[in-house]
Amino acid sequence: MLKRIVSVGAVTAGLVVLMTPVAHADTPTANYDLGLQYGNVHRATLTENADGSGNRIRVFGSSPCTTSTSDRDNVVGVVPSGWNDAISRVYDYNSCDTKLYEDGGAATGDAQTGWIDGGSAGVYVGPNWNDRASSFALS
Ligand SMILES: [Ca+2]
Ligand SMILES: [Ca+2]
Repeated sequence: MLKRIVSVGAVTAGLVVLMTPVAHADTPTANYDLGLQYGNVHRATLTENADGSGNRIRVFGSSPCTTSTSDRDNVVGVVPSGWNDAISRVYDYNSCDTKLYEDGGAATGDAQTGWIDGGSAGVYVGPNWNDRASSFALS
């Protein structure tokens, strides 16, 4: 009998998790090129869909990223309009890696990924970070 009660409790806890509201995710409707005022070295592309399809944000800079990730070569503190909680895949080029942040501001204390090395093949950000980032940085 005791076993059965424990069982029911576990099922109830599972239902509570399933009913947690899902955060609003944007549906991007436009492509953006950021950082072209600094230069035309392609540093990263972030796409709407996990397979690289859909709309995309490209980021440019004056040079390749520095080899150290202790400095940040680009900080996009506010993703472009329509891109909140929408990024699903990351490509990076010219020695850059990408870090995603849950909220705006790319604040060092915010929930964030490790440095993602998407490379030219790109990488899916994974279920934990899919449609979650609100800002990002390159280094
Ligand atoms: Ca997405
Ligand atoms: Ca977010």
